[in-house]
Amino acid sequence: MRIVVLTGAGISAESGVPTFRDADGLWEGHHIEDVATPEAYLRQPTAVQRFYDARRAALAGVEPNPAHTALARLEDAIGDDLFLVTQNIDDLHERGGSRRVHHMHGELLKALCSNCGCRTEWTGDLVDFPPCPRCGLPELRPDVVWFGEVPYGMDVILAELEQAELFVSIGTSGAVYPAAGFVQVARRNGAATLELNLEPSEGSIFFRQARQGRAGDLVPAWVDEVLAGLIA
Ligand code: BJW
Ligand code: ZN
Repeated sequence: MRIVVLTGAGISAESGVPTFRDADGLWEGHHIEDVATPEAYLRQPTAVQRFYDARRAALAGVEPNPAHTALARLEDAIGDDLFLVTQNIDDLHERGGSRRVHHMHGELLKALCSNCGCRTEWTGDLVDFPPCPRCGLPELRPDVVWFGEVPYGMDVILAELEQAELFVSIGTSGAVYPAAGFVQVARRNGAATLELNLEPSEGSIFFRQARQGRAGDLVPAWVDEVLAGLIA
């Protein structure tokens, strides 16, 4: 069975990574347009770099949780029949053991050069505008997708959604497109659909089944069900 799994901030919440739109979320103290748009970066580059530098540094203090490791277990069992696409910019899927992860909104541990377009592994700060390792200009920004920018690899994602027999959405509010529309693409192509989230998301009604609870409980239980079906 070909399965597409979409994850959002909720899957990393139990690891201690703040979500965006929950009461204690990341944007509680920030206006979205002050940090997550190209215009904000042009207006206040230093403040935006500091915001992402702090989140990059915080990654060192968090660990994957049972939801991340359960998805790695699923990949071990079904290999390329699983396509894991995440909106998250943390590296917790990889550290949980997943080998193929499609980061549609980019990665905190990479920098993108606004001048030459190269994408570089980056673990340090960017606030001092270090030179790009390729072109030498001080034009490195976080390699993340802001509002108004096109998410990475949409062609690959849409092709996977068209072939999916099951689409599962985990820990996302369904407030941000195009990810919020994936359930409808999958449905149109005949896939079964399942939502695993703390509460019904904005798009819950589009799913055939929606289960509410913590990702750390729901995801391992669902993976066990899939694997039991494979063995039976
Ligand atoms: C738990 C839990 C636990 C908590 N267990 N669950 C008008 C209408 C429609 C669309 C648009 C529109 N105007 C503009 C647009 C497009 C725009 C958009 O969607 N805007 C909306 C505000 C309406 N989108 C874009 O601009 C995108 N680009 C685009 O559309 O390009 C055009 C194009 C597309 C395709 C092909 C060709 C062209 C780009 C969007 C970029 C989003 N970037 C961000 C920031 C990334 C960098 C960073 O991290 O700072 O991505 S925004 C932010 O939201 C981040 C996230 O990935 C994204 C989604 O958030 P997520 O993951 O859902 O988190 P939350 O906090 O919202 O939800 C967490 C959920 O978990 C909650 O439901 C909790 O209940 C749950 N939860 N604990 C289980 N323990
Ligand atoms: Zn460059």
